[in-house]
Amino acid sequence: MPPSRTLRTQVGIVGAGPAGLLLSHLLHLEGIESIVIETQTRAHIEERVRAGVLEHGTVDLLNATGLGDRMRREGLVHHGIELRFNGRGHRIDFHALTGRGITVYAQHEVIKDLVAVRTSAGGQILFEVAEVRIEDFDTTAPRIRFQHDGEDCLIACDYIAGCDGFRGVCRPAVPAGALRCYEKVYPFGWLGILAEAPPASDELIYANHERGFALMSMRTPQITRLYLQCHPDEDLSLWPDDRIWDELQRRFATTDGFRLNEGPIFQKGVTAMRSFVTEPMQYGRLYLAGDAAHIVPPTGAKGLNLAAADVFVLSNALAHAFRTGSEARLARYSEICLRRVWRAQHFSWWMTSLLHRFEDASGFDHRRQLAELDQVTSSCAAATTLAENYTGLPFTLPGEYS
Ligand code: RFL
Ligand code: PHB
Repeated sequence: MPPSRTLRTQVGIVGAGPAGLLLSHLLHLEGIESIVIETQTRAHIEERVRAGVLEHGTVDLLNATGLGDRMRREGLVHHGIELRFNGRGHRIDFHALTGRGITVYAQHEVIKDLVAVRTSAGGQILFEVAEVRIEDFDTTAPRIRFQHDGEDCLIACDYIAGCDGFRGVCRPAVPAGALRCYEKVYPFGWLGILAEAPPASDELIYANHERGFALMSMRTPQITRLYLQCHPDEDLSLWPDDRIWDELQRRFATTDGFRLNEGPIFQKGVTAMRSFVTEPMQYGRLYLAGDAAHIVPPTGAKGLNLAAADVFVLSNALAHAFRTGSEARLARYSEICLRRVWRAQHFSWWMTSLLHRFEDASGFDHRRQLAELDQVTSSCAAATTLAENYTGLPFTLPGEYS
């Protein structure tokens, strides 16, 4: 069936998460047209509760590209985190160790800023599309088919960016055998809540406790974000608010009587945890970016930041290709991103292994974790390694890469 509506653009972008929207914005700044298609509604993506920590490099990129106004006003700049174990807190001073910090600013706020900037620049984002299929991306004339407003639509483009997350359609559209996937699934998940309560500490607290991991983060000076380790398929109906607070208070308890501030819980969810990498992140004229290409467990706060780093490289390589006709930079896209992705994979796996309770772990394993935490919090070299990775590696462009 011929489509009832045909659109033409330079880059067709599948998915309006941080990767797809930021790519569209960066391309616009390079004078390149794109169309973003998204299965969800605008309200859904602007309210979906996810990440909260922006690396130093992500903050610089948002500021440098005109996306920083609200983040600078409302984001919370942090210069360290606390690691808590054996009933005591130990601060890792990022600023003293690396001269850098992080910014706590919710992912859905970044999304709102991106949608606003794209919309005001006349950018096209088509929400509530269905039946998305990508075709002919092994030729110079790739196409995206989908339904929108009851019509069969087609986007004809020069390149496709697969920014449709872990469960999207782009990665599975690549012929079998062309991509190699590496995966590790963890035997636990995180139960996350948002509560109307002031954070009990100014900085994030990562707690290793014999009952399981817990994390205190925040969204604003009035809203606390909390997570506790649970089963990957935990039944939320077994977790009334009292039980959640009781469990959190136990895991954060210190010998000097620390208490979380409690308040009404207005959001609850369970996230399973996995590590996943696709190699390469490209096939023909399809380029995968963000969660479509890789997933990290949230312990290292890297997922959103990796998505930003990918599209920073991709927008630069696409701009170079449109400007010069040379695909030399695009050819290095995957290699450049994967180096950072594997560093982030290692860091996220390491933070996860250090802080969680593993069901088959012995007393020896727990003691070993505590010894490592002792090292990380007392050795300047070990603390610097954590601080460098947490605040983020520098963003690298194809032209600068060696
Ligand atoms: P997204 O955000 O999943 O966006 C993909 C978009 O594609 C749409 N889509 C489609 N659109 C069109 N056609 C299709 N066929 C489609 N299929 C799907 C989806 O609706 C969606 O809008 O991927 P993207 O852009 O790659 O961004 C990745 C980040 O969202 C993710 O890595 C982070 O949220 C991970 N993460 C964290 N990352 C950090 O950097 N710092 C953190 O502190 C942090 N904490 C977290 C996290 C993720 C969490 N969860 C819930 C998984 C904490 C949690 C609890
Ligand atoms: C969050 O604020 O949601 C958050 C912070 C740190 C993490 C993961 C999530 O490692």
